[in-house]
Amino acid sequence: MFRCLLLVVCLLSVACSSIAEPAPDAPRPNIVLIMADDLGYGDLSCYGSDFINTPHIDALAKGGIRFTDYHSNGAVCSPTRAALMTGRYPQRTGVEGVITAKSHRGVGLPLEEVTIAEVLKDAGYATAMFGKWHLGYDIKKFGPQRQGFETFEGFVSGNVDYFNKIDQEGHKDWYIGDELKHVDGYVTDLINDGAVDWIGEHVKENKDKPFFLYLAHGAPHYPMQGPNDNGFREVGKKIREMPKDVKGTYRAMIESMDEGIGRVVAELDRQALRENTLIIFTSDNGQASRYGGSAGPLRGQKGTVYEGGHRVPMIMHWPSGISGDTSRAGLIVGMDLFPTFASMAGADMPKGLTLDGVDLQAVSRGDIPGGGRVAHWIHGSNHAIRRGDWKLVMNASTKPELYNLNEDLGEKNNLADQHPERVQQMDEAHNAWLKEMREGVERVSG
Ligand SMILES: [Ca+2]
Repeated sequence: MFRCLLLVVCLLSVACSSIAEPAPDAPRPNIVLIMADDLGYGDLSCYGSDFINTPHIDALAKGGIRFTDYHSNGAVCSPTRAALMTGRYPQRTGVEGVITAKSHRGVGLPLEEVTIAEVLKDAGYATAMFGKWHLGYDIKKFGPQRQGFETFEGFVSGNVDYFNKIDQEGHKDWYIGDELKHVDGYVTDLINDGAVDWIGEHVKENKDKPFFLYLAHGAPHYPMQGPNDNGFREVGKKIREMPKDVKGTYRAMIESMDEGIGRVVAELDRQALRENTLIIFTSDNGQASRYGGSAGPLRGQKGTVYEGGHRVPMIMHWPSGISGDTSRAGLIVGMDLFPTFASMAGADMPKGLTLDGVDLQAVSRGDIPGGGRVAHWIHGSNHAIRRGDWKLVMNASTKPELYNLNEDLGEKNNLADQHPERVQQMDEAHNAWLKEMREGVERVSG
């Protein structure tokens, strides 16, 4: 199992000579999945930001793999989370858009969906989540503890006041387990320090049990509040507020998250767990430009199907499995993490489960379909299909746009008129995919 994974890492890395060979009976790795919210491709120093300093996240990249062609499945929050949890396209799960705090309070990711937390729990992992769920507001019906997480502390909506823990429609939104409970503190710190405490407790009680820890940060999603600001939302009211220094606040939110991630990594070190812990850092969609985020060289932002909407940072760090300071281009999508984690854990897959993500081990065996990997995105009436280097962007009211991302990462040069056959083929492939995805699926989101 581990030998296979190392092959993948080798294939995915520019430099593979520094990868260690673990013993065949090596213990299964712990998995710490850290996801920022609305953090853009250009918002980390290790992805080119000269404005935001992220030394702790950069250190993970330096000792691991920094992916440059990784994509969230959605251009907004809920679809990406549905895909991450299920290993399936969001369209297949019914969560195509945002599960909004206003209109979707009674729905959620269907419980019939099998989540990665359930699969890892069944495989003997301890499972815990801190932070943003956004896959259903009725916590006793759709909450994390109904989907495989043994421990949960956090919020169920798309965003909360970082101090008052109130969502944008004026509902209180901070839970410990299933219980609504106010806890003092800055949300970003509560998530990181909650993880630190949980790791300590876990080691005390279950020293040898591997764990899956999911840290779903709110940062840097609005409301724009740095660690030294104050809460402003009130129960029953919709209050929107922008700071005077939007960019500075945005930076403070990310740098605070980075500092806390440093504390999580330090705790793994202190408990002698870091060597065999796979740490992933990523984002759920591209930046919201009006709040100061950057897509770096990419076109578009959150809510678009241009690259800036869904190409986001992804870092894998795992000292006993990966070493290097390597970066890699190669199309990978959020839903791939489910089969990859499951395979690393030696987990049995439920019979009959259809996954859309690929185990990164399959990449090494050449199991990706001929002609390059294919992936699809939808946001509202905007659709995109990627095949190898080519990307087709479609909207019902405009002509299709075709880009070669290898030559034109910024999607500036529409080649549709030069390649009508390619446009037609990709359009047909996308429509066939869409039909398969939506057949018999009840949509539960906006
Ligand atoms: Ca988001």
